[in-house]
Amino acid sequence: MNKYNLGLFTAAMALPLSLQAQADGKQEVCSNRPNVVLIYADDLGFGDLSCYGARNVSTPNVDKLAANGLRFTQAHAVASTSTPSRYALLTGEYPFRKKGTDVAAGNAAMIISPEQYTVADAFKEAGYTTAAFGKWHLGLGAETGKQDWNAPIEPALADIGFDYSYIMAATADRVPCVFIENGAVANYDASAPIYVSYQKNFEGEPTGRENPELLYNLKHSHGHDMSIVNGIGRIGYMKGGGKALWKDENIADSITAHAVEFIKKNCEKPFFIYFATNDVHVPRFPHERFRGVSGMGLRGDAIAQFDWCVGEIVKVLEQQGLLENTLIIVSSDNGPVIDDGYDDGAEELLNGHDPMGGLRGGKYSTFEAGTRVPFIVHWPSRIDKPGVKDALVSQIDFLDVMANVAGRYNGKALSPDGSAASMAAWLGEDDKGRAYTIGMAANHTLSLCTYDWKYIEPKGGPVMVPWGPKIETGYSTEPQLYKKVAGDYNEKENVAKENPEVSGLLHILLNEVRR
Ligand code: NG6
Ligand code: CA
Repeated sequence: MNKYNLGLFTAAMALPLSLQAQADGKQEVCSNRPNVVLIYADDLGFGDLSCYGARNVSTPNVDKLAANGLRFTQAHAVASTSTPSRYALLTGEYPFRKKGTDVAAGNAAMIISPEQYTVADAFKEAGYTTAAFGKWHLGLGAETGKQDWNAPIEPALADIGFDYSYIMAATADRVPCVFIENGAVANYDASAPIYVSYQKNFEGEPTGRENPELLYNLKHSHGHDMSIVNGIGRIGYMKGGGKALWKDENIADSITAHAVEFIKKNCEKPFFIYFATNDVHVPRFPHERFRGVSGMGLRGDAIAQFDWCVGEIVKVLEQQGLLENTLIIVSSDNGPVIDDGYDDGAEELLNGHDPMGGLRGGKYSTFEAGTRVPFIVHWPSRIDKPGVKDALVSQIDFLDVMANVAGRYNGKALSPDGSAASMAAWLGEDDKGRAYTIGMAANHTLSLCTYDWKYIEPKGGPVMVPWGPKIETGYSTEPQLYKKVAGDYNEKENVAKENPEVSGLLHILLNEVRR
């Protein structure tokens, strides 16, 4: 299978780097190694950037990276929701192999255990300084619900390879609504100790359900009617926080400022930055200066804010003279959703914009828009032929490809499911990419894409996402097989019956991988 042929090919490519390492001594090699910045958007759809055909919003900073780098048309996140997708990205292990990797509560215990090997570990071993900013959503602490938010929390990101972290424990719509810096609440306010529960409210605390008059910033459309922070209802209950509570309109500024500061302080050694935005996840509440810039309301304005973050990171890299030899990847954790639980006008104000970029389904779904995401690779000193690439790529390979980039690859995969062989595709040197990618929907239905086909396993479930978002799940008790036709791929015609041998083969392959 081409995956394995490619493996040999890439092993051969990696060799000169490691030989050079011995010949030149560490310093020299370190300076050759690129910095790596992953800019990971939340719920940003295949059609949400102007370089991918977005309407009514312009994303000049991302577009510039695409124009001077590679823009992929068949790149996949591993799952159509955040926690499993991020788990796979950071560990190279499919989320269906590990219990407890579904969308995590804000008081979930740390999902990646300290013994697991992560992409941050790989970079650290290669002599990098590593940092994470923004949305985490992979749990913190040893036991669910038992964290003391008023003291340092362990285990935290330092235990899985990150030298520095400034993160949100889960999502912006989940409590606790505070930043966690190196395992402890940032700007901790001792006058307002923090308590969190996903079971019951704290005595005397208002909720969106009972006190809708206090929702002065955003009202909910479904769910999100528990604790109120900054005039917005959340999932879960919290008390306290005081000055440490975030203001949603400042989240992008805050994580960007911390990342910029980190880059300025760490240009002596190569660095790896995991920069995960809240944009364009709900609650969409961008800073005032982005209000109205998109003509699509808050969701479009959040896309513009995301683009601004990208621009600020590029700017500081440029100022520090690092842009040439920094590998920047821009992608998303899963596909788009329009109304995800707040009355933010996202649907009414689309004005012809299609977040799904013509694909069927969306976030949560097993259809293509669930996991096919924007994917842009920018590395001026290595990529000399910018362009658009149709190669099949998957975020499952992130750990192994990055280890290869950092010079840690020694011919053996470092993760359970990823492959360093994909590096050639990620850098535009192989136009086919993986033999297949695997995607997992919210109900764990698995799908398998090859370059020409998409197979969805029979599992069954509701036709539409049942709790609010207007999204087709793609779940069925029948096997589904769709032919991928370039430029016209809409998963409308199930041809499983006409192609039993293809369908059967892909089913076997899927089960092989699952095993
Ligand atoms: C859902 C939330 C949704 C979002 C999602 C996780 C409700 C009604 N909906 O349960 O708003 O938070 O979980 O999104 O609560 S993800 O991108 O982090 O996976
Ligand atoms: Ca997401």
